Amino acid sequence: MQLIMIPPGMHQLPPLPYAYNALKPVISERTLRIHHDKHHKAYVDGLNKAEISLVEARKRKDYDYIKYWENQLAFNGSGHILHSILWTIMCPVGYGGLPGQQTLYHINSYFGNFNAFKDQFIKASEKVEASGWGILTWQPTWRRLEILQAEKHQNLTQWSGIPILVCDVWEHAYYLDYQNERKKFIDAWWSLINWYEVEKRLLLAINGQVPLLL
Ligand code: MN3
Repeated sequence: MQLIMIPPGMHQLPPLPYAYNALKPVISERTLRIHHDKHHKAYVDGLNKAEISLVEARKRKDYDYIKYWENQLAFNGSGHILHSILWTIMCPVGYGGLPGQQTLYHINSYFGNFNAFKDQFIKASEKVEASGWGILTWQPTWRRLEILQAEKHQNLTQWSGIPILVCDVWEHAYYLDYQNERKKFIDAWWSLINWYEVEKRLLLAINGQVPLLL
């Protein structure tokens, strides 16, 4: 299978799958137009800019602004991904049908019943601190659903990513051995990486899977 990669800086604003006035009276035409054309567009532009800037940084080997661009990647990348999902999971009132068989099966087996899921999802969304999202997510590591809150939405992830290689830089991971010299720890840690396992995880992730963890 030939994988199509989105090259850096080539993200596009997806068109709404319905008219700007299609979600009335729940969401007004004015709100939907601004939300999609202005806010979502800004995430797409910001993501493209961050990716292009990092292409340049790699060429110049200049990582002075790495924290800034990583923040922009996460903020705008998550914004683009989550809004793209949001538009597709809404439709005009009366056209959404009922929860499907798999949806109901996984909701019932983890949350107990549909109303318990609905109550928790609504409460979690209501109680997001400041700006953010309520998210029903498939947790591939445990093969089940979970309800999560995303404060803002970046801190510092791009939703739907599957971890391939991770480096723990909490102080508990190195402080006794390296004290405050995190860079020294990471340089040394690099020699510990099991690249066979990294390759295995990447192949699984390309197929939308992660190893099951109990
Ligand atoms: Mn929004």
